[in-house]
Amino acid sequence: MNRSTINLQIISVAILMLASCSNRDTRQIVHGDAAEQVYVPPGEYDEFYAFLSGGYSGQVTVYGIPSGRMFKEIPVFSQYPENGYGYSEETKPMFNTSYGFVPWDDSHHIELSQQNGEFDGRWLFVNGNNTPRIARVDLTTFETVEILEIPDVAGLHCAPFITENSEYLVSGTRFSVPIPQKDVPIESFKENFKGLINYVSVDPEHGHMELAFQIEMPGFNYDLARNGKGPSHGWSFLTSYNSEQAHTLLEVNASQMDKDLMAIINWKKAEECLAAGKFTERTTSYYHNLHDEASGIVKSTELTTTKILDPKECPDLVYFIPVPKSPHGADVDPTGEYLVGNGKLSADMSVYSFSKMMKAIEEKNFDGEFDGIPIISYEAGLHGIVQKPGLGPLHTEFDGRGNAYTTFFISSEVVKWNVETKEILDRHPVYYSPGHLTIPGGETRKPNGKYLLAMNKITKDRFLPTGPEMMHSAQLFDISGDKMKMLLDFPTKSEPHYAQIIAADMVMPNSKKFYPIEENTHPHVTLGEGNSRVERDGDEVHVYMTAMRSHLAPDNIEGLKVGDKVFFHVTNMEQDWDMPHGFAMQGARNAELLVMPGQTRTLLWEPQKVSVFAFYCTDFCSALHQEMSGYARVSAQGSDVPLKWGLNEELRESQQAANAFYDQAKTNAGK
Ligand code: K7E
Ligand code: CUA
Repeated sequence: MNRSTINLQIISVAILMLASCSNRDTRQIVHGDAAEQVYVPPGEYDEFYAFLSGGYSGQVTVYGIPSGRMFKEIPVFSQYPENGYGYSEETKPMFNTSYGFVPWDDSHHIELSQQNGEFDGRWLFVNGNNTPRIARVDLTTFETVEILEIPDVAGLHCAPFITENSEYLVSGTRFSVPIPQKDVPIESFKENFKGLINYVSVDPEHGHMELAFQIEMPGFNYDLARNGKGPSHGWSFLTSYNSEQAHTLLEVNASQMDKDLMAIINWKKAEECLAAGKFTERTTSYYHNLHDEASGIVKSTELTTTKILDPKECPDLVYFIPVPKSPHGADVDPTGEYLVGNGKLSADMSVYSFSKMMKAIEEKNFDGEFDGIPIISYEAGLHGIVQKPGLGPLHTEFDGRGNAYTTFFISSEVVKWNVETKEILDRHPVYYSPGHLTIPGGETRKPNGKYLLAMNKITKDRFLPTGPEMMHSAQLFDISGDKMKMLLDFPTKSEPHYAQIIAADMVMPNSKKFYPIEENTHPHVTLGEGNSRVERDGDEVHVYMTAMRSHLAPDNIEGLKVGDKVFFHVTNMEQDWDMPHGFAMQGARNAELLVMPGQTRTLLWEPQKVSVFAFYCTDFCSALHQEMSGYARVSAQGSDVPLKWGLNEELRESQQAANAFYDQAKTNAGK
């Protein structure tokens, strides 16, 4: 057995032993008043929204805190047959990438938009880890409105970490790759593979994302990041692992050295270098997909150039500082002065001081360099060490009272400690193996230290068994006192990595109730039932359909033929909160449409055989919902059945009345 195999076995055995010391009795751990603290009586609202990333579902889920009730799943990176996201013609372009149509991803980190280092409740950003992308969700509609692909990276894990005025989303590559991509032996890693750290700017008014610049870094694995705040504003801190630059059996080969390197980036300096023209422009390909709210249509654009900064050409842009073995994150405390670097395979945690690091840079207190990038002396930048806090430290957040809370994956616990004194104050088991934890505003300058939510990777015996796969579990704590109190377990969707929690009153007042129909600019909108119709153009058929309690118009369509491409443009005419209509066609090889009030959505149907097909509304919208249905007659190719549609004779008569109604609505809206 060689040394690395032995190492591997020791690490694996240690992890297995510790991760499986489960089945602990929690009866003594939960306090008597816990139920009261999480009980939200029927009809009352939760105090907070929690946005949890969906991991390998690619989506985001919304929960109420403290109740743990799930409110919504927001489809982001994955097709969602439940409402037609990624199936409807309007939303399909959201998945365009330089790799083609990619209808799935793995979402890890939620970042809410910020102003002055506090959440402002406008947008939510989340990364697609697998096919590198960043998405923006609008918190007035809870819909994904934008996806930007990041070119020439692989595994966009280190993303999309936001700066304190939402200037940038800092996004590093998890896997280094040849840049530009080319056909080279994987063995040539050290000479050919590089890692890009990407700065995506956010338009302050509309939230639109743009890839501002990329920094070309040594070929490490950039894992996680946080940005400075207050005194450290203008700086980013990114942990990396695999400074060994291994390309196989990373479990062993990337765990050789005692320390890895954290990158410290001065993005104000980057802006100076860009302004001075010290960058190179590279030709590449990546997609920007943007949803237009008025039409409901996603427009996809291919972009072809990026700006690359080379740290060698832009001095003082990047520094490194050593961090304990295989780190997983750099977390900045609310004051902006302290930074926690957790080594997953280290027994201690290092706390850095921003001012000491700056002093070390000024005094050139360096310990060598890597690829021309100075390495700040570890001791010179260190605030101190948290001694033996637990096993496998992962993520840290803060309560705004000077305390930090860190998850320990291997010893399955949350540990509370004081940032200034590094003293351990409390520890509490969780069930089991937590990844991230989150505190409302816990990464901002003003945390609300009332609750803490730990998101656990292993569920085992927490819930009624559901076969080999168990939902992951989240556990809510009250952290308002000296000791943490466990309040609640609840199952989560797929694998939430990170989550953020925001006060309900920051989001709730802006929540949209419906789309004003007079503002609908969809080119295939049907304004009024009397305008519903069917048009043929060669083998393309466009059905202009309206949905209104309790019928679809037209509901009888004849003259369709095998081989036609039939586009159902369904406009939901309701102007009322929570009144979607669905549209489902028998045998359609995609999904349903769920059309929001005032919106138009299009389903493409390509009938394959001669038949009379039934279609219906899927959302139980009224007492006569079951009646909300119709038929489409499909004849043989080349048949001479004429195109015909309608409700009944009254349809034509009501046309004029409907037109007058919508003309009036438009006049009222001043259009
Ligand atoms: Cu630790 Cu992707 Cu932030 Cu999972 S990551 S836990
Ligand atoms: Cu509309 Cu059911």
